[in-house]
Amino acid sequence: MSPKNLPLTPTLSTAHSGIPERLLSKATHAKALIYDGKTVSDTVPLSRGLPVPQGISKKAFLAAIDELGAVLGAQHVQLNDTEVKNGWYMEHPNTHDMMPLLDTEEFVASAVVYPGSVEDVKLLVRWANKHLVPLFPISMGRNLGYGGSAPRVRGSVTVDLGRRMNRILDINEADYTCLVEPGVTFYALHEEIVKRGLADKMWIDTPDLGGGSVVGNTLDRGVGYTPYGDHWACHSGLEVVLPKVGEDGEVPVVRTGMGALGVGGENTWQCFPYGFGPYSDGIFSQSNFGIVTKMGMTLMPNPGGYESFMYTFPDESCLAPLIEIIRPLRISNILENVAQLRHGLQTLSVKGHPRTKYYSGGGPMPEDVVRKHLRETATGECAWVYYGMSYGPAHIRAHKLAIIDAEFRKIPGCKKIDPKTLPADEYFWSRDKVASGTPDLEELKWVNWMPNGAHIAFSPVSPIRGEDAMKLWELARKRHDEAGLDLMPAFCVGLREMHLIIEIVYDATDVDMRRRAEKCLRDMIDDAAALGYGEYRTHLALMDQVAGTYNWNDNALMKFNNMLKDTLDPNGILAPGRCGIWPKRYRGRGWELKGGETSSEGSGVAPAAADSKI
Ligand code: EUG
Repeated sequence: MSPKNLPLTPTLSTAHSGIPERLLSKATHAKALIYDGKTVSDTVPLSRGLPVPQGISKKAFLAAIDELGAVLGAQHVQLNDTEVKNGWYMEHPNTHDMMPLLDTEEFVASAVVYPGSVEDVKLLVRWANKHLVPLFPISMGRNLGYGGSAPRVRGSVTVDLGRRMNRILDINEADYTCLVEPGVTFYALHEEIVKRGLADKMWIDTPDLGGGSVVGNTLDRGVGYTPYGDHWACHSGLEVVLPKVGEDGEVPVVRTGMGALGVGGENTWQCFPYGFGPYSDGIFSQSNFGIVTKMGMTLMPNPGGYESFMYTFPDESCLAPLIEIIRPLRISNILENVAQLRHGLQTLSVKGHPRTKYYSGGGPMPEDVVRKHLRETATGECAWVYYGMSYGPAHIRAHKLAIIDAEFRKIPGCKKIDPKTLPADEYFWSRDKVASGTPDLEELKWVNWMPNGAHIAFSPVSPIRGEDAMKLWELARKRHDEAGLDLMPAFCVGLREMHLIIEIVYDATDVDMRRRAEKCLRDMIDDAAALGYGEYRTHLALMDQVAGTYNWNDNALMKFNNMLKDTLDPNGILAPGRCGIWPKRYRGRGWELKGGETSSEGSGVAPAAADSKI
């Protein structure tokens, strides 16, 4: 099908995962660009047939699926046994990773199920424990760059919470909080605030792309770009279904913080995250200890004005002194939001054109070529671009912006770009929307850098120091040069740390390039760990390696995680291997991925399901 004739992307009025009407034309354009660069079929046949999870026979598995259909409703249980479709960001699969680092049929689900209520989720937990089938819960399953919707264990049953559990349960105008289910996207929450006429009053905080689940992104500790950019820090209250069936046959459901009060979270649940006693929320983020069915989130009051600004810096060597200038301004809140400091190459790639438009040589694109093309853009020739925002009424902004300007100009060659000179389709205006709480779709464009564009992220955190930025930048430079890959770093500056996000864009059909991307990632993870840096989040295929770098005191933290896992989920039914946490049934059987493997599976689980030989 020619990109021009592609079916329209579903909108929010027809699908919970849809695009807001206001972004439909942007989606149509973005989709056409992606399909333009697609040289392979969107459909991948499952040549290995139904991916039955290890430890159960195909016959027993199919019988268990029938049993599940009878109680959940057959229409809410889909077997995944013929083919998978890759789609794109807005029409993404829920069965596998559309940007696979190994073969498509490795991180793949045997079935997808759609619970419609907490009772349904409890039923799934009961079923999984009875048949010893691994479940892999997703909210929206976007999470691109980190494995998408794919389960870690081949043949897991994906629990797509988002499709039917997508209610906005509360938007509280007095407290500036909300309570949402897993299927609520940043797009959907924003649209609802607009629809209720509250947009002048309150903002959400959104990642670069708004299609992700508020619950899913927050549980993965994702970031956004207003002063509320640390999503996990801004949540308040969870409702969680635990993975173990109690002695009484009941599946426990807990509410954390003030939600644990007898009345179940009547008034303070979304206002005070801690409640009384141990703060349990942490163990349900980036873990496999429970299935989160509700989450509270704080909303930001409209600050009464905002103003984006953009500075460019001429040389790569400006990085360290600039970061030193940023730190005190950020910690003292003169720099108020989670801003991005991007390399010039990313400012070029986000225009959405293929790399071949600029350069046809192999290896990383040379710096002078990047500079030459940047010179022809509104950004101008530079090595780094800072995209920030100042909030509040004009006179207050003016005061803060003057301080920032005086400080940034200490870097020789620093330029402030006047937004008035920038055309309406300039990327700057997308950052302007995102940093003022309106989700957009612009960020996707850099996947077109490569045909069949796939991406995977290296995401280390460090203090906001020039020295740290340089160490990470240099190790990334070295490993990208060795692998012959373009280096496109962006620093997201938090309050006392920064997340460095390096997205490697590769051609998913180019096996050699994919291997180089994996090698580059794995080398950077090891190099960073040797210097004392760790990743805040990672791709499914890299979780064992990253978890292995958090090994202080003889792996004390993983031992603790394993203790929790064995207690909370003794049958190991919930997301085995997620974040490197393996249930007892899988441990010591070669399930960990350390690099270069072609199979994602270990050899069996123990004990197997009783009827596994049927
Ligand atoms: C970004 C991407 C991430 C992330 C944080 C920020 C922004 C990219 C793919 O993951 O974890 C420009």
